[in-house]
Amino acid sequence: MTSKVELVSVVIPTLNEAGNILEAVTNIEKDLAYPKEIIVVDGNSTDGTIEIVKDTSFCKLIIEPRRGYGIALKAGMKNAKGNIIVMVDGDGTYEVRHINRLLSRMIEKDADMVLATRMYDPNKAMGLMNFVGNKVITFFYDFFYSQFLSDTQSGFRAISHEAIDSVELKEGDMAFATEMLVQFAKEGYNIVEIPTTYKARKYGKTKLKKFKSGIEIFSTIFRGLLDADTIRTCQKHWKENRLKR
Ligand SMILES: Nc1nc2c(ncn2[C@@H]2O[C@H](COP(=O)(O)OP(=O)(O)O)[C@@H](O)[C@H]2O)c(=O)[nH]1
Ligand SMILES: [Mg+2]
Repeated sequence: MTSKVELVSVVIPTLNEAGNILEAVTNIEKDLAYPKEIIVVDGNSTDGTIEIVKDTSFCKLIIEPRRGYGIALKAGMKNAKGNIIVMVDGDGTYEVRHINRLLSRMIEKDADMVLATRMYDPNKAMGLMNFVGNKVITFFYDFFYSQFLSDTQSGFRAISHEAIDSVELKEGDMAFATEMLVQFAKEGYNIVEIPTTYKARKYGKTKLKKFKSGIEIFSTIFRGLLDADTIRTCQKHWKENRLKR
């Protein structure tokens, strides 16, 4: 339950995003209308990302040399002081200007997590493989965990700090984002979405290893079902949360 935005900790993982990071953090600094801290968690980039972040006066920089998207986000969240955490990629693909909308929706819907969904984006910038993979993952997740999400792989989210601290997250790489959804559904936390737009990467390469991540994500979904009562518990929570949607 999130009734008030006191401080927003924006956590941004970066690995060689020198051509993207400045625009992303500048837009957040300019547009985010709530008290904030911007935490960049860098994986020892070698392309100048670290220097660019250091040159801004408003970003906190954490170096997390261990590889992995989940490991980086966890390091950032551990240092976050806000009652709300926003996670977003540092690659300039998400429309960070929509950050205020995520927060308003969080309050309006009494949500524990707001996902920015890219599925209603008129630009259709997501690659075909990612789109199809995402749709299949989302179908299975929604089906087993009693949710109606459209974009489980969105990396742009507002999350209640208290809620995320209450669940155990072990995945170190891209499956971290799905594990979070699995645990939130099991706990009965209210997860809602808001549409956003998406852009193709202008600089650098994706670190997503599609096959490896696909397997890890599906294992995360199915592992969550090993507790005998998961499906029934999630159905019950879905009914309880229905008035909030
Ligand atoms: N610190 C850190 N950041 C990472 C790592 N892997 C990916 N990232 C960052 O996490 C975000 C998402 O990764 P990206 O390659 O864009 O994945 P995609 O959005 O699935 O294509 C980007 O900002 C990356 O720079 C890592 O091992 N360490
Ligand atoms: Mg990306």
